[in-house]
Amino acid sequence: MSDSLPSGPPSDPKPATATNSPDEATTTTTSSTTTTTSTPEGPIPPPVQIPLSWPADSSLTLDWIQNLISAFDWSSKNLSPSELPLVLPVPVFDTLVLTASKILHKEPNCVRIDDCNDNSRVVVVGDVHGQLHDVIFLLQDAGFPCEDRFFVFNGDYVDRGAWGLETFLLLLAWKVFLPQRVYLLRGNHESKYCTSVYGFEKEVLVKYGDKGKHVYRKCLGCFEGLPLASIIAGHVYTAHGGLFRSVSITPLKRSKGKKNRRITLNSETKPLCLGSLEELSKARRSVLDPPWEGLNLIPGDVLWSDPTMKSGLSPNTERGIGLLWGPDCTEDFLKKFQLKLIIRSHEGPDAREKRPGLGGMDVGYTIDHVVPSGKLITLFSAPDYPQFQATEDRFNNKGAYIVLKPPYFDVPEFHTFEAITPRPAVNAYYDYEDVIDSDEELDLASMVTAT
Ligand SMILES: [Mn+2]
Repeated sequence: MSDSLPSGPPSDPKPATATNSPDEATTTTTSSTTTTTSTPEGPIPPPVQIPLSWPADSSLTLDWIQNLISAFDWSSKNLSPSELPLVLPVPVFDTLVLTASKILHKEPNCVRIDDCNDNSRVVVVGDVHGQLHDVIFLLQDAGFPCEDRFFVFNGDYVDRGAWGLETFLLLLAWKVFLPQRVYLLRGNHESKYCTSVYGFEKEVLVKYGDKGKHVYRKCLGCFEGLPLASIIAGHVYTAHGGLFRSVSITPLKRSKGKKNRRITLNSETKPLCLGSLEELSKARRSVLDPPWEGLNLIPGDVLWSDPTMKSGLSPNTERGIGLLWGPDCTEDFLKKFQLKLIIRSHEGPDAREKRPGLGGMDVGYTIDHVVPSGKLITLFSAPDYPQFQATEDRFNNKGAYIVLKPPYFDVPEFHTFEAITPRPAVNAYYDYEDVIDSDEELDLASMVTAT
């Protein structure tokens, strides 16, 4: 496994040491602005001027984003992780995240992508989990976002992979550049709990050193702003986990005056039932960790739920949060809201190995439910996932993205792709030998202490 080197203990506060391919003779020298890695052919200079600076007129350009891609690609191969601030200084990070956060926090919980026309394409992307080089490939393969090419990312930008920060910042830059063309939805990993277990927090602390806590806090603030779902051309619903429950509150006794008015949660007293788009629009998404109990359950459902082949809605006991929903619920949801397609993500090859009745994630997508009103698809865009594995036996999964085309944008065109090889050698930021394989068995006790 060329890309998995032993990780330090999870609590190790020291920066991970950058490791380069064994066939490269490496010496790293640091000057005030640039660091170069020597190879037998000599040092590879940065392809663009570093450090990057925020445009004087504050408006990002395609050139700026291409420079960001080149600089991140170069630094991932030629600098140690702790030298990232030489490429992207904290003040530039601050401006990028603040600008993006302002845009994101204003978006509704469910963004509607309606201004597509006969020339439009909508690219939908699943989990990417910090696999920067695969994300860059995907963007180039699908074609960059532009006037006629929308992108909807279904969340899980960070954790597990070693370049979650660069990946997330690159996508934020696209959001700032083309806010009406690029949509970034929230995944369950865009949370305090997940990032503290699966590597992103440590990654940020290693990369930004004494400014790491500040950078991590700003990222968490931005995660809270990410919308939960999208509806594309009125026909396609996308979200990271998927469907969600109704949380309508029912006044019980009011007979003895207003003082004794009680509210009770539908789900605690009645069977679970599917929530509506109106309820989704009213949920409070700005939470560091979506709660699994109480009244604000919709964000947790949307980010954590999974489909099943068994009818009905039931608690997702494997994950400890969210729901399992059957084909009947897919049909009800599609029919009720006049939709044709649900595209969700959230399950990679590791998760699917343990889901009898559902397809494996070998080619980056599965068609899970086929019902009279349409289909439910799971889309996963991190090939050769997870980046770090304790065994020689890798899943060798491909990743995929979906292109939706006019006239109705409801027929998925699947594009499958392989991982970029070799990945730059680097240490993991979490203890991948001990940490549980998928997002199962959510440790609720730890989540309580984390909030
Ligand atoms: Mn997920």
